[in-house]
Amino acid sequence: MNDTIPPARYDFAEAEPRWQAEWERRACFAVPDVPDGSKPKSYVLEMFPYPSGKIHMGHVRNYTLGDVIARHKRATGHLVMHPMGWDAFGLPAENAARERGVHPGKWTYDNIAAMRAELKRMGLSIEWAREFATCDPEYYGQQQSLFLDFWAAGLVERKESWVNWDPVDGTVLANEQVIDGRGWRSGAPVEKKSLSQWFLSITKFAPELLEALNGLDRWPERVRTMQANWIGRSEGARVRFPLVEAVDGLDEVEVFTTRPDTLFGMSFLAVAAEHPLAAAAAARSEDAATFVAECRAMGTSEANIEQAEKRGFDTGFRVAHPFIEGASFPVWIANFVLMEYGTGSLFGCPAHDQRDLDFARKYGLPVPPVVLPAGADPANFAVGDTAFTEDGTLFNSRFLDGLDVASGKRAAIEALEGKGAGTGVVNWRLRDWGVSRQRYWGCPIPAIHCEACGVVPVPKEQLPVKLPDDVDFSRPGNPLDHHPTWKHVDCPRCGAAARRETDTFDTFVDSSWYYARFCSPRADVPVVKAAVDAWLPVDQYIGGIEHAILHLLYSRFFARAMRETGHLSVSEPFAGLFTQGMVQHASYKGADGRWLYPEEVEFRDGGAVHRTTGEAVTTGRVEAMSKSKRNTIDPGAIIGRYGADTARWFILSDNPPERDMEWSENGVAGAHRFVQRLWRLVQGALPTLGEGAGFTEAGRPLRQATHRTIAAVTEALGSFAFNVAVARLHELANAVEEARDADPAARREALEMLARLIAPAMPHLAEELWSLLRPGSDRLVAELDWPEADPALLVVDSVTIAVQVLGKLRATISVPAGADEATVLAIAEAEENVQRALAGKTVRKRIHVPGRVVNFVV
Ligand code: ANZ
Ligand code: ZN
Repeated sequence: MNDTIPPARYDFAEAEPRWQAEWERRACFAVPDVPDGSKPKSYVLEMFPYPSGKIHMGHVRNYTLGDVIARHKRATGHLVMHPMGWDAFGLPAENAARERGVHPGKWTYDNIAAMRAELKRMGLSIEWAREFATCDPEYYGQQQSLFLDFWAAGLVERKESWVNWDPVDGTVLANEQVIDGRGWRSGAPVEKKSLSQWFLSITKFAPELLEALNGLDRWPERVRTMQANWIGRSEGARVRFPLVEAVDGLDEVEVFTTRPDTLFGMSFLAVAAEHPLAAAAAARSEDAATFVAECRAMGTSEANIEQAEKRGFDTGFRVAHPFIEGASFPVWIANFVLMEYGTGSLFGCPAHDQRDLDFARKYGLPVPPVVLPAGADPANFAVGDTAFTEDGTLFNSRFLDGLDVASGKRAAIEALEGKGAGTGVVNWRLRDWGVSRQRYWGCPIPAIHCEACGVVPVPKEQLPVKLPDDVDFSRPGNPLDHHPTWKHVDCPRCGAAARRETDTFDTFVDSSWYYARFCSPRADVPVVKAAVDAWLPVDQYIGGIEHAILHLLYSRFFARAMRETGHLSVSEPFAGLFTQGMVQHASYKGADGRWLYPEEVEFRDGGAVHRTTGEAVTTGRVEAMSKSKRNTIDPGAIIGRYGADTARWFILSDNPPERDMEWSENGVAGAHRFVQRLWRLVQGALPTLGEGAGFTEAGRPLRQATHRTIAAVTEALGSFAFNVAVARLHELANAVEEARDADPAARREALEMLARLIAPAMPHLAEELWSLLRPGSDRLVAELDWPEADPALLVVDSVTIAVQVLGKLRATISVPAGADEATVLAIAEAEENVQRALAGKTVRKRIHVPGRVVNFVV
């Protein structure tokens, strides 16, 4: 007799760290940099976090999804690489330095330590030995080395470019830092300033980046479309308009248009504020100069420009038309024309472009229509407030009259080319990637400016160019720039006194190749070829839709640049992409209008009140958790209260993972009840599971339930239907509880399979149950192969069929009711006895009487 009473509840707080330590001790998740190829590889990666200080529910969802996939892949015979790192450079660390006087490095590494501990508490099957932070000199030094290779390969350029300049803070602002035309910190009106900046030549790969989207069949369609739009291939023409009178030596203006068919509908020509003609106008007129300055004060982002009211200034210059002899049109400066797109100028055709129409109506410019909608009368068709942008028949357009839009474009281009007034071109919306940031907490760009030699690469043996530690954040601007010594170096080429580049890389550079670095994270080269060849591409990448464009596009570009420079063999870094939905929660507002945290709110008699003051609380919408609305739930608190498995289970159970999910206190509590229930189920069953006589007929229904669950869960995990897997496992738990008369063998099998099937989602509980069920097992669930369903037990409502060969009974088979003829015949023919009877003979006829008999005639 054993008189120790088992605890009535599963002590997750004791068990979870114990299993985490055991996985670690056995190195369950370790893989070699260069595997021997005996197993298929699977590289599972979640977008690495920014070390803000604490993990949030979005991280919990992201890493849980990835972990389910990694654990399932491992169990199904794959060698799984599942690493973790930190996207550690960026502005928040500098802000902390300015606001709290803490060094960005200390702030970042402290945050990493805190978040690493939190992630480890989640029980993720991560190989921590591969961990790195992008702010480690061992990482960014290799990034500098890569950059030098890109530079040597002609993929780096220095160009003048417009930036947002905060005149008070004396600093360049990112587009996100310009709010309503003002600097986010200083509140000063932002100016545009032209600076010489570093660019990566992503546009060289524009056609390839666009075309290869077609091959990414395991990416969401939505993301591929967003990328295609961003790359933005437009077919059109460049058209030259002669200036009626030359201006400062300029005698023509070239525009880009996608609608050369509408040339006869021209009403004006418009140039960007940074265009040479605008400068010429500004030099001649104070009003023009004022207007140009006002345009500059508007942020450089397209979104800013899109939202701003359309405004213009008539320069007084005029251009001639390539086809209409004697006609001339005014040249305007317009705030909606982007200097960085096409040629920085356009011809306005208000009848068939809404933006041009708004502009023309505002300034009283003519609106001549040239495309006639089907059924409209050319004699009185006119455009009102809505431009006609669809297909129709060209009119008022001389040699284009009668053509549709597509043929009109072709004919117009042909005529332009014939006259030497223009050419058909393909234009790309994609710009080269400006990577210069005037910031301290980033990877230094490894270049030196020498008066005699120009811009010189830092020799590789001098890498890494390390950030100085002693920096002064009390002054505005870039601390690298006003550091007393750091930038003063000798020119590597001529030895003369020279100046180090003080720009650092955009942090998107850091995240554009980390997936490759994980394959050989400690190498003293950027990547070890054999390792990246073995592991890339990432088989499953998981992250938020907010990275659908920039991060993924930059990574796709980097893979190609690394291919060109001999570092990689693949072009696409991520073979499969999964974008998860957001975690949402209701938001609450107190009587004073301030947002309240959910834990400050209590529900009394159906009404929400403040927990301590008792004041009424307004419940707002259920929306994505965000600090500003305080509708966040701290994962650390949840894990402390319920354990990691509960948090993981709830995250998976609510909705399909691509959709948004609502975090609810009831939902977590329910998940926790299930955890406890499974544990009690196994505890309670243990005394009755003695190795009995084996499976009997009485256990068959439970066995069928078990094996159907294996099949269903396997299928669900393979198709990201994690909530379906959760539902099936609930059903199996019910089935075991109800199957009281099943034999011990069937009950044991059901419980063991439950333990193993929950493992990807609830890995700690799985180990705990398995160790109870198989106390002597030398293998952990994390080391076991995925269970396979017995097909014989999957048969639903089977019917027995007699199989005859030439009328003689050879076998009886069990087939699913309603199985089609081909299936029945295949099962019949596969029977051993039948095969023997058919051996050496040709089947001339197969007779099938559904539900009764199959007869092979030989
Ligand atoms: C005349 C025209 C007539 C146009 C018409 C459109 C409709 P996508 O498709 O994005 O390539 N455009 C050209 N350069 C511009 C610039 N730098 N800033 C702002 N707009 C510019 O857009 C190409 C069209 O955008 C071009 O075709 C031009 O207007 C305008 F019925 O030319 B279109
Ligand atoms: Zn020099």
